[in-house]
Amino acid sequence: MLTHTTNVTLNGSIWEFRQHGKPDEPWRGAIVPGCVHTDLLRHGLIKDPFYGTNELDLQWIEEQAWDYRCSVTLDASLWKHENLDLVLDGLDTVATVRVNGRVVLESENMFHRHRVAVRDALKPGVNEITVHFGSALHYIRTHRTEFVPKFEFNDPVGNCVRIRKEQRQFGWDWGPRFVTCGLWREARIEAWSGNRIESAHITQKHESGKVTLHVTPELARPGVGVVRGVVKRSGQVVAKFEHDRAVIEQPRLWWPAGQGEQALYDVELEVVVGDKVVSKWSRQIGLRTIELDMAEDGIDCAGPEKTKLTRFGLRVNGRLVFAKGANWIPAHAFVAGLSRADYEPLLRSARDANMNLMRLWGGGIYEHDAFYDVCDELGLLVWHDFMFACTLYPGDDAFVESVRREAMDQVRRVRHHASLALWCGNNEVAQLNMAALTEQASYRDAYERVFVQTLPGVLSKMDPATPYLHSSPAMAVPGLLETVLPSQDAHDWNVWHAGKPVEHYEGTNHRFCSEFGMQSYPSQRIAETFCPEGELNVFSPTFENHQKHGAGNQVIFDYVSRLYRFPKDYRSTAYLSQLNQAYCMKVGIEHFRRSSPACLGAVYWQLNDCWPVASWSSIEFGGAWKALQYAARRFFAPALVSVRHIGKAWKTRGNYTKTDTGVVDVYAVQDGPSAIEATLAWSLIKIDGLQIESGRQDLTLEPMRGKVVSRLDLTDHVERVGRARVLLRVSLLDGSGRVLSEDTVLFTAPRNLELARESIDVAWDTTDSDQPGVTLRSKAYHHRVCLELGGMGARWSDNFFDLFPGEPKRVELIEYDRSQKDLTGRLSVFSLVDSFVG
Ligand code: BMA
Repeated sequence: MLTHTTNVTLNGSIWEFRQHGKPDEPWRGAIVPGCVHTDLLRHGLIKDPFYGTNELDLQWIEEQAWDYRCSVTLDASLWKHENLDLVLDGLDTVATVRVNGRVVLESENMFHRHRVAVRDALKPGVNEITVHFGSALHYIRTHRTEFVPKFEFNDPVGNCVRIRKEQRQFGWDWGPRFVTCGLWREARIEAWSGNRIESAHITQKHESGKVTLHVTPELARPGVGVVRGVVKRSGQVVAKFEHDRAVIEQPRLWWPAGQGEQALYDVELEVVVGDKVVSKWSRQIGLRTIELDMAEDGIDCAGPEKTKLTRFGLRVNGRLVFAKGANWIPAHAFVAGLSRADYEPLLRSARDANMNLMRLWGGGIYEHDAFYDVCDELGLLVWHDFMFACTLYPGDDAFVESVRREAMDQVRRVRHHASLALWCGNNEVAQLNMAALTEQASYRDAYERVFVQTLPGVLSKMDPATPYLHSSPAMAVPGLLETVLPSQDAHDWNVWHAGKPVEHYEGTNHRFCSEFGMQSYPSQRIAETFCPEGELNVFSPTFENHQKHGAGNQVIFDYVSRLYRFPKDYRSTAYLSQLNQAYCMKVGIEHFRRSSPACLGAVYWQLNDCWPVASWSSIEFGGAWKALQYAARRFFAPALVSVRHIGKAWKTRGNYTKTDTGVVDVYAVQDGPSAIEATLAWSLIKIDGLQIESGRQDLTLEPMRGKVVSRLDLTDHVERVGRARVLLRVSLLDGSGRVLSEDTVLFTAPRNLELARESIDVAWDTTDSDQPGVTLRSKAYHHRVCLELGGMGARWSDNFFDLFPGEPKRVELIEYDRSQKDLTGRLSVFSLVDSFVG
């Protein structure tokens, strides 16, 4: 018997592909993990799917079947092993796998993981493995035809819910329709003997001064051999498993970002048969407890049905944590083989913007391992939807069985991660279909089977420690008792979808807000990657193809027009749309944070994009920060100063603007682990820089207690100087005078400001240091200065900030293409006034 496993990889470029039924076509090279669209693109057989309106010309691909094959030469020594398995971590989706002509596997669920015994089908020497992918559209037209969802929300053709495949591929209101196929995750032949550790379920018991791990290994051959193991930290053994238990003394706990360190431990297991180690298994874990706390907390808060809502908050290691984050969608329209290099910059950007939670939204994929690894390392909690979104799903036996296995395969893969905070059955299926679920028993039964029975049923066996919600927003489905909860999270789309003014947020009393958003356009640099000559206009055919929300352009312009003047060109249009987006999210999130502990989460829609598009994202395709991402770092800062107008502005008959703003409430809130001392400093200035009045005040801020620390009545000054010429500056300082948070408050819409068209002087400290910086100065106030490096997606230490007369502002260039020279020549600096003048 051999001592350990031998793997023969099937990844890489050993594969070939061809359209099925086209025997005259040559076989062409393919890459695994991969998909047919990227294989076709690599051979120049299709045009760039993201460019122009090419998407529309590529829809034929989904109607075709595709064949993949590879030949692999195997050494006879492999047959010394007792088992040879073909391991396929993901097939997208309708697949038949043959080994030397013999069918060894048929699959119709993208989220299943496969291991097939193929010792007898393989032979020493050359072997052929083929995978036939049927058309997903053909599948949808021939399976579950009796199931027709009451409403379609995103799929323009319809019925994508009949197949278990990444739902976003069929089209979404920020994504293209590319229904692809392929071996989208790793593939290998694994030779093993004796026994094999499939997985292990690790549970934690936390007591004062120690954590006890309990491990339940899942073995390919239960009862064969002995399992033993250790726990390591930074390579050092800190505990050994005695039978199934290991005790870690003086544990270092894992915390979400901003609450403490992200200590990680390695659990290493091995199974010994006879005197030989035949299989090893290791995973990185964090020592922590996470609960979804829905306790009665004495806060008076009525929900939509006028019922009282209890708390809705994540409690980590016993401590309530205010969740600050964004919704995560797949990082690319083609998800096959995405890796750490794709995830790390995005997730690091989230963390750099003071986030501590990602909501992994249900219309995409159970992410690749690297996603969770990076979340563990950075302290980003993962709110994990199962992959169901918006539209009603079938509930027939075969569907339910397929979902059960999908859940088992994915929960088993993901459950050990420190960052895994919450499982959620679906995105918005309950909310969007409440009428159909209430009125039609068949829909309700199907819902019950999948989200009330099957998914929590799997979790109760495989991951009972992680909380489960049947849907987000969590809401009771009439007739399904199990869906009744004392509290809920909200998806608040009154701003954007219902067109309400942004002040709407300030009247809400959500206990947790897990979705709300505002669209913006991508930068000119990104727009130019898909716009042919002459199409750089948001109403061009190209652009409308990159705006997937039917009324998206109109809604953006509606909101932009409430704050800004008409933009003079595309760059200004994108810039204003981004300022508006940042402003809307700021108003909402500062309200949610000021409302803590009544509200315990602000998770906006959406962090990232899967292609270059107009969308709700704060990071555009390619990774560059939009204005919202910079704003997020400010409004998610651990300690926040936030100002709320007591008055408001309104229009009277004849379109005359009236306003009674002038009195403001200044709030401070902080959500670190313990109380802090801080100083509030404010000054009312004229737009030319002259100070009118100022004040200072020392504060003690308890964790997560939003409170008014000062009410300022500035009405007389504002009236006398004029709303277009007055600004309130507020900042929160720590003991050494360092700025923790700052803001500029206007008393009129930005378009009314009396902005001088004064130049901004730019001085580079040096362009060849590792982190070059610029210092900006101007004689006049500049609203929302934007720095761009022509043709490059640079990231700055700050951007879209205010520049005050005579006050220098230094900004560092944090990330840029270091191979590019001539930073000085590429730099352009503009501000609000440049969006409509000149
Ligand atoms: C939400 C999401 C998505 C959608 C977004 C924007 O409710 O769950 O389905 O993309 O709104 O409309």
